[in-house]
Amino acid sequence: MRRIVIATRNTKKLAELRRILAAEIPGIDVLGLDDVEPFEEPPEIEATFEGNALIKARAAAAATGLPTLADDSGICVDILNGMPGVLSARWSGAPRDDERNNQLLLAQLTDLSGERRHAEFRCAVAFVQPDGEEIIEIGVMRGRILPEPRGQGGFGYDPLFIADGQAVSNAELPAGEKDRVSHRGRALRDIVPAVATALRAR
Ligand code: ITT
Repeated sequence: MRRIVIATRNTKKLAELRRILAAEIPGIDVLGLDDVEPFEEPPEIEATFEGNALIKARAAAAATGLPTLADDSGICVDILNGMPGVLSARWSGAPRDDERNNQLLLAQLTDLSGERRHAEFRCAVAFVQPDGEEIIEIGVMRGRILPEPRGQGGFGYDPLFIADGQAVSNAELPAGEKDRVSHRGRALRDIVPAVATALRAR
């Protein structure tokens, strides 16, 4: 059975992960957290994307007994010394709100020219198997923070980000093009061989 859990509560992130995986492993059966029995989800308290991805993947693999992928990701702005980083989802406090996060980030970069707006999206993808085997891959997408939001697609900080080599914001990129260049696409494609091997062995 080519069945796998993706341990995320973010529906737009799940859609991207599903789309990328389906292109790489045809016929794979992807379950989101809404498709499995509820379990206690531990808080994401680590200081690294890798650490938080492992927290999410270990908990879901233990609860479901199924091979599990988890993604921890965020935006790291050079002049902010890598912040928001692992705090990206809650950058402007609770309750979590993407629009408010974006406004805060823009305000923090007021008056800074393009040369001071370099940033990157980072993604750690953890693959955890019920027997305890664990693999992590990292993906990075470099670019800049725009002076104002552009586009309606994607999610989170996408309207504020233009990737190096692109003419439009992440929120204006066709889905397939975002997947090709994104932090998530890169990390996931690197972990696919291990996932495919593990699923064949089950
Ligand atoms: P799960 O933990 O349930 O997976 P989450 O949305 O809380 O969902 P993270 O903790 O990994 O996920 O936080 C990711 C943050 O980084 C969140 O604010 C996203 O909006 C942002 N982010 C990550 N990847 C992104 C992308 O491709 N485009 C735009 N924003 C992204």
